Amino acid sequence: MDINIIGVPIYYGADKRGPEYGPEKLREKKVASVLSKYNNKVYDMGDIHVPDVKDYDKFFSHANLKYLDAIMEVNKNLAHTVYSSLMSESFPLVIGGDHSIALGSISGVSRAHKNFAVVWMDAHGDINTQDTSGSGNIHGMPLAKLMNVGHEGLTNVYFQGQKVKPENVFIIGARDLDLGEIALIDKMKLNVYSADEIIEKGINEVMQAVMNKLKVNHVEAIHLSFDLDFIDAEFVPGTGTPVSVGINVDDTKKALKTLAESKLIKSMDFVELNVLLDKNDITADLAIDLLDWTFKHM
Ligand code: 5AB
Ligand code: MN
Ligand code: MN
Ligand code: MN
Repeated sequence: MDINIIGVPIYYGADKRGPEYGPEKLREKKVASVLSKYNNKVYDMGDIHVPDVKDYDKFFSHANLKYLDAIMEVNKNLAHTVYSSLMSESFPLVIGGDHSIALGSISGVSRAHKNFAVVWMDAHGDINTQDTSGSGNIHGMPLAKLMNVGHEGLTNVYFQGQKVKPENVFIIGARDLDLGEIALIDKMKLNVYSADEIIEKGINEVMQAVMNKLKVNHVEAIHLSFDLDFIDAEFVPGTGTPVSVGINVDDTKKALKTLAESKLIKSMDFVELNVLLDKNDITADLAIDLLDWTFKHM
């Protein structure tokens, strides 16, 4: 397979420095040669340009959507890069950066596929809106925007309207949801598999349930959006919003293997590596290991 690595060195969605060094760090760790082991041709497409915005300008266009204009700009360009990759039969691997970049990647995917699923592996739901978010950080909002809920300045990334159908959204590993997010999950009847459920039933049973539902929904492709904080805080010092009582590395690998072996993953985000918080590259090395593992089974 042809893989396009697309870096997005942005921290604006997290409003905390560190994720912008993610692409550079994974290149230093030889991500391209790691992925080329499995008969893949890997193309490093470089980074999406991130405009410089000063901290004091972050509320410029909206009081509870920090860095809105820059995030829109980056995601518009990312969306078209992802779409262009898919049109040339290449697998877009989007390396963050914070999770706000899922706005662009999934908008690009949405233009290419009719009926695709988003598998969101994350301790968080990332389905806040400007009204429910307590932080104003857009990395906690992309899924709502992609389902067309919230401020139109953000729901209109790349093209107008809904990017993914709620029944095709699968949130796995959730354990830190805000009240407004829980309400939206209920309202939109999203498929949520919490960390508690994974711990109780075991990862294999939960992933089997996900696979069954994907089959019932006749999805043609999966976009995997992997937030490193899916993993228990103990194992990922280098992520900005760590949450404990999460998923261990073994179970994470089992989940990734099941998804990869379905052959349905056609695009992926790998986000929220905070290089400044990492300790001895523990999280960066784990990131490489997880990418290696996932593509090995693809
Ligand atoms: B991440 C929180 N729900 O909205 C918010 O890391 C955290 O991309 C969002 O999952 C975490 O600020 C966003 C409290
Ligand atoms: Mn996230
Ligand atoms: Mn998260
Ligand atoms: Mn985070």
